[in-house]
Amino acid sequence: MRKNILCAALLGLLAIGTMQAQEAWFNPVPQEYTGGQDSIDIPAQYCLQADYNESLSPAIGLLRRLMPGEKKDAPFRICIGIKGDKNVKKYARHIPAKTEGYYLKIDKKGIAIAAADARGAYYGVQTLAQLLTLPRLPQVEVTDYPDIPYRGVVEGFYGTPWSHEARLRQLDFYGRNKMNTYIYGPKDDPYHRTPHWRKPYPEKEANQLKELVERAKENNVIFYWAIHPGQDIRWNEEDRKMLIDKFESMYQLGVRGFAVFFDDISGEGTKADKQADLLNYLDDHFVKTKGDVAPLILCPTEYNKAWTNVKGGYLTTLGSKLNEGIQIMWTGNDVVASIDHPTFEFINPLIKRKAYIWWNYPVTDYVQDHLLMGPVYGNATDIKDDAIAFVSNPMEYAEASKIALYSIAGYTWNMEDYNPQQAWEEAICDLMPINAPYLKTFAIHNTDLGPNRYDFRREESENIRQALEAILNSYQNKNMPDREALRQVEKECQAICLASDKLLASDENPLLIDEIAPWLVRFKVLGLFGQEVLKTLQRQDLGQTKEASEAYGQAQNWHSMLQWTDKLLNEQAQQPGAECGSKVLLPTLEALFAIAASRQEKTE
Ligand code: BEU
Repeated sequence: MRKNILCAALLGLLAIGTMQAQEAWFNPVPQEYTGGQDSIDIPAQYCLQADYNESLSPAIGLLRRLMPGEKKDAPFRICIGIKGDKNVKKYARHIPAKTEGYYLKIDKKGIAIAAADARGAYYGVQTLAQLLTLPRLPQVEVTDYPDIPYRGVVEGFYGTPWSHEARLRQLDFYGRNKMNTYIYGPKDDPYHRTPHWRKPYPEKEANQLKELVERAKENNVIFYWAIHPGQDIRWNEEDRKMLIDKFESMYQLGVRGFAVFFDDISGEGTKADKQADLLNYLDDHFVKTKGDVAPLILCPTEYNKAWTNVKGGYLTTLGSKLNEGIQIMWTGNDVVASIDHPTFEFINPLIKRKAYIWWNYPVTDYVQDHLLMGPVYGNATDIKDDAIAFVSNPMEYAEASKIALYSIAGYTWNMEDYNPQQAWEEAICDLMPINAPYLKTFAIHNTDLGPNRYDFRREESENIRQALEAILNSYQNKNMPDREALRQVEKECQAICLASDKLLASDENPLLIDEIAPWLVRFKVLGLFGQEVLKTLQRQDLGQTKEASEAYGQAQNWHSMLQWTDKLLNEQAQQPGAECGSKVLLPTLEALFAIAASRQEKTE
């Protein structure tokens, strides 16, 4: 459906006779979108017809913020409602029979949003919000619903948990991108895990969690709070009560979704039958008795195929013992892996339900010197009927994670129309509209993880990979390099320096720049190093000994500066340093530098 939508956007732009106007893009891509050839003025005033019940308040609140001109007797009507409401009776047959589905119609007389449920109505308004970024409103019909029921994020990494401010921003971002799930489970929150999971949160943290829950509600996101008791749990009445008490304290803060994580533990806590008994107890005595709590989620100890001992019976015990409604997480064939149909052929029969995907991307807690800001690709598009949920475990850098999260939102809503490259470009514009070209230059060279224990790698520096290969090949074979390839890499090194300068000086998204600053500094040095390496080689080719020697001296300086950036930036215990372009760009420049050095030796 993407083509139609962009077409409508373009028509809107042409209608006001300029290509400078704001652009609209659509994330996620709607399932069905028709019309768009004709458009109307954005109404300054409108009469709202809606059932003002509590569940519709996020949808109506959003609509009012987007369109402040509500007036009782205005001729332009906006009606919004859920199947069965009299306001949308006329549109009932258009409402998709899917959870969170909605039908949106815009014509000369008004706008109708008729939804399957409250969240669907909210998503209808979010689609309208995206159309409202156009200069004129296209006359369209949208029939839309998600492929995967639960979509979003599990803050489940090791390392510095996200800040309160970052989380608030995330929740707004999920709402805009139609993600309905946020699971709070940072490994380094002591009140989530051993040692303090039994204790209530101190006042400040409790208040912040309450504020997050409220923000989640405004954005129609289910806020799940996860507990991780497995490392020191005792399978007795006392600890069961401790768990219920902790859940109750979180319930009092407004939490209406709960998860229990048993990942990365050893000893008594790993026993499947005990875990199942506990989860069933929580389900029977807490979730079901409350009545307004989302289905319970369990992260098992054997959470991926590589760590599964089928004969040991851990997963089959969970599958057969756990109450039907309890959802079970799964990271795939390995801790970090792409998800495909065979992933589910293995796990779903064992657990006797659809797996809940915990996707370990773009998390970097095992490759802390890297940033993962590339396109999201590799997951199959034929798995919509296999998974109950698909949530991403992100980087400890909340803003930088949004490139991947934007893409995951698109993928989990409408797999068939998901386009990794397009989503990536849009995500970058969404994150930094003004400085998008610079952020793009940065992101292209910050995508791979480097060698890692899960062998999960990404393509990197694709825009200049061939040119770099061609140059290296020529010098290795003592041939003259292709001038066009040289020019391309030179230009890219200049663009790298400029991108670093612009981003470091920008105040467009200070949180993002703070997160990625160490990498930006290294990026600049990398660009400078690249420029001097290429200059050295070309001066050597021309027999300009003095100039070659000067450039080589500069290249040496930047090379040692690169070593320093690795020592001084992003200092943390396990993988210190800040790697940029480490898959293609840096190794090729290093190899060229070595060639330049040996040629220098011969001339001096
Ligand atoms: C990613 O490094 C990562 C992997 C796992 N050890 C942990 N648990 C699950 O993936 C279920 C996760 O917390 C951690 O971030």
